[in-house]
Amino acid sequence: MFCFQCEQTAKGTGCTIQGVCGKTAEIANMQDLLIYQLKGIANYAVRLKDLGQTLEPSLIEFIEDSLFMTLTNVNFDPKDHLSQLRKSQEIKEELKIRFNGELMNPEATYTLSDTYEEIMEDTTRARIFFDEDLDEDIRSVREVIKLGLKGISAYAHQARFLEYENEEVTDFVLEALDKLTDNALTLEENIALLLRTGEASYKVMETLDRANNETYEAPTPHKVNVNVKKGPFIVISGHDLRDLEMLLQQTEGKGVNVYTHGEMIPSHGYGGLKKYPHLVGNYGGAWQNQQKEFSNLPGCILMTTNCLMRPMKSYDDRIWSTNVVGWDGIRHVPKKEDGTKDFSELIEKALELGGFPEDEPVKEILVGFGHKTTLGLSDKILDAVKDGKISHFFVIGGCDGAKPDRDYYTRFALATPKDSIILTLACGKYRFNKLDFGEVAGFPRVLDVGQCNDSYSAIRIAAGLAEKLGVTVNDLPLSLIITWYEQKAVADLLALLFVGVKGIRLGPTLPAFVTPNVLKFLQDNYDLKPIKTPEEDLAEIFA
Ligand code: FS2
Ligand code: SF4
Repeated sequence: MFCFQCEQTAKGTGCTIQGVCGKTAEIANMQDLLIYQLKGIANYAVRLKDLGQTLEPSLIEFIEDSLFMTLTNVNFDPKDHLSQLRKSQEIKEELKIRFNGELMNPEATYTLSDTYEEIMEDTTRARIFFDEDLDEDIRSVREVIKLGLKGISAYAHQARFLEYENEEVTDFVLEALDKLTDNALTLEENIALLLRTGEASYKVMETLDRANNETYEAPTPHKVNVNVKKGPFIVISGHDLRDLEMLLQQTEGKGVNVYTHGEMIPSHGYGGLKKYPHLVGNYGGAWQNQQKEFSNLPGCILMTTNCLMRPMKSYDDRIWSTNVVGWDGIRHVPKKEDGTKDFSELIEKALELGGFPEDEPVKEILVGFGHKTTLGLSDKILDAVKDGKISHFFVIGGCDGAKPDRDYYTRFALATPKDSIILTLACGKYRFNKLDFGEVAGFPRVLDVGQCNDSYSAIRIAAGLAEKLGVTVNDLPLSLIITWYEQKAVADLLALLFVGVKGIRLGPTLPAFVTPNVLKFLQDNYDLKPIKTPEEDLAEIFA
């Protein structure tokens, strides 16, 4: 196997024996072959579209689901991968017959074997370094595009569940997969495709933002209890608001409380979700603490999206996955024909487990500062800036992870000037969101914008403030301190570059899939910088 798609990759270069995340070589290899097949499918699909043929929505869903499955910490089940591989061949065969012409590239011509052994042997042809003659910078740009497509597909999947789709994004995903097989493309042409990947990422986040805001009302400030209440409960993790809504509907009046976990915390800000009184709070910290925090939990857990870790014996009888998430041996809640799900198994188990024995004292933190609420406050915020009461804005956003050097983000947040505002998004905020940062000019110093996909919201906030001041986003007293772990963060970063944001500080380490030349391109054109120490970075920001 070879995988270097996430920040915790072995030795900072690549996982080769077993993933640090728990992914086996078997899964990693099948994921390579699945993406290889998606490229072959896209080869035919793009040409059929050019001929004016309509593609089935199920084809697009298959591509999105497959890309999402291969994202870090999503699916670790060989059965799911094998079934997706077999389906990929069926789809490719159908498209081939419809196209009725000959394509010569190996992704299009390859036929998946019937036997498991041969499939596993064939996975080598799909390895990242299989084509030894490919220019290393082109390979690197292609990897960034591929990983960006994984993040885009995860967001598209979430929006689709709420019946929202952006056809431009769908077309782009197909086009990009097709172009990833085109060895005639120059480095410059691949870079142009990379920048368009940022555009597609921005657009899919915009669509997801609309889906969430129109379905559940735009978030407004709301205090969330981060301690527990007595009684049976279900903890829901991941990003999918529709799953949370269905769970709340099905637990209503049953005496089962619901807690959000990880990236689900911003859902407490949405009117259509916080109206349920049994959505009682948020449990635990960021994803990397789950094995400890779920251990012997007297309740159930539902994983709707990333980030899933190996379920331990102490709770593997009380954790369920749904959507494309999976782990061999843990139970899965499927989507029914009508789009709904049946959570009754979890509800019964939660009642049987009995829940927390008593209330803990209430401890509340604030969420709900999406673009609508924050821009609604923009006149007051800008008055405070003009009066010298607010000196600077920081976006400290992105993923959390297990490595000790991630304490940079806590130390950075604590070292920011007392008259600055910190906007947070994604699970990196768990490094400091339970600390008291106080207020500035009547505003809380930490405003939570939302999930990783709400980078879109942060962009809207920055663009809205810049517009009112008649300047560009890069002229604002604003610094972006981005922490990355998986491929949604790649998509988010590309979206930020697409809208022209410069001077982003990225950490805790730089991606292994970026070559020195590609990094230089990003530094020269976008002033992208690696983080140093909080003291050095703050000194540079205020120099
Ligand atoms: Fe955090 Fe994990 Fe949001 Fe990432 S919960 S690192 O995949 O998606 O951010
Ligand atoms: Fe390694 Fe990350 Fe790939 Fe898992 S997803 S195998 S940890 S690089």
